[in-house]
Amino acid sequence: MGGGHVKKALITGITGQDGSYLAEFLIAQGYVVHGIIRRSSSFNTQRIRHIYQDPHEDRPRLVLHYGDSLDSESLMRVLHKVQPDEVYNLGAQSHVRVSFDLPTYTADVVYLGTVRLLEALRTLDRPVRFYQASSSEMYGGVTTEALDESSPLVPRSPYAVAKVAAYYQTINHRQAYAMFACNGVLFNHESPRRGETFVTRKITRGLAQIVAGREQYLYLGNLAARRDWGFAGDYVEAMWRMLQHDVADDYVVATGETHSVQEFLDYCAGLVGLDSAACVRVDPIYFRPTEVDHLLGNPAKALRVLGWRPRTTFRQLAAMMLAADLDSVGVDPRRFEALHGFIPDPEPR
Ligand code: NAP
Ligand code: G4F
Repeated sequence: MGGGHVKKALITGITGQDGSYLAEFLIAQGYVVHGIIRRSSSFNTQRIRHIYQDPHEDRPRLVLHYGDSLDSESLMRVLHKVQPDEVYNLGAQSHVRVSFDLPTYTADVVYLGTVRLLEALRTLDRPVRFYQASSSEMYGGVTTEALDESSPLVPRSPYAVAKVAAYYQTINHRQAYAMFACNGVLFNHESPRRGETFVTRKITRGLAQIVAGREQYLYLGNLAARRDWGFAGDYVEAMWRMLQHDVADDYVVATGETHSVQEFLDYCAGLVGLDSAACVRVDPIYFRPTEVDHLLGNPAKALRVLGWRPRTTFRQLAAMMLAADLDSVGVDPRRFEALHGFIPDPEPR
């Protein structure tokens, strides 16, 4: 970073999986990171506590502000106070199944929350680079072909409909006001910090509990669904690279491989010597009114233009998550030979 200017980034959704990895990444690049957090009746900062509490810091590298994507005034106030160089809009009701129960709320946070933020950005007297967390869910999973930036959007959940609207609003602000605004169309990405109700984490956590003798069964929904799963720690770098490029544009971020939920389950169960057929029960409560059956991304543009590529394989991701969940229920992952290379760091989960 030239000229002695310390860049400031503002992240909505900083307390989430991606927000925590992005904050770490940006701080390592020399940024001061500001994050918007919601008021909660209990702590919601577990994933970023380790950054906040670093005793060696000589200047604040992480500053938190109360705000909410539902509340324009709070967004306006924080933006004017922080005067950021870059804004990453990660805040969302991000659970697809839940969006069928909360369609209006999901649209409000995911779509109108993005409009509120984009409009608030226009009131600043400085150029700001904007990243929108768009999603492979927007494609609807209606084809087995690899999806890229020109593939049709066929949203099949209230969450996906809201993300499509936010995606187009981001493009409209880019075109109408010459804003530097990018969509990262990210395929599923996971980590030991993934929310416990998303399927990969539900599987690694559930198997860990079975190994620890705390549970007998793991209850899941559609095991046939296929996803292109990558590691969140790799994907936040792609977000940053988009905002460092000369031209604002939209990019698919994916691994280029697809696996079924059943494959993820069987691979993880095998790592700890369990038979998935014996410990998993299918519960239709987890089925969705409309399912996204198949997702496979083509990240060629991100590789060509941004020089970004995923570093973590499907198997490394599964092993990393399983080792972390075993550790958190008091089971030493070294009990299992295949997990020897994946001993977790003492980091938040
Ligand atoms: P996540 O773990 O669910 O985190 C969501 C974040 O949004 C949390 O910090 C949450 O705060 C915050 N949030 C929720 N409602 C809010 C509101 N009304 N105002 C402000 N903040 C609010 O999600 P993630 O996996 O990190 O994903 C980050 C973003 O990428 C989301 O927009 C998601 O839709 C999108 N995305 C994710 C994936 C993926 O596979 N992970 C793929 C494509 C796109 P609390 O902690 O207080 O709940
Ligand atoms: O892990 P999931 O809940 O992720 P989903 O629906 O693909 O959404 C995630 O990825 C999107 C990117 O494409 C993000 F935009 C979104 O915010 C979120 O991060 O479900 C994956 C698949 C689905 O087909 C689901 O039906 O797993 C299937 N599944 C099977 N049993 C289950 C379960 N999903 C959940 N959550 N829980 C189950 O028990």
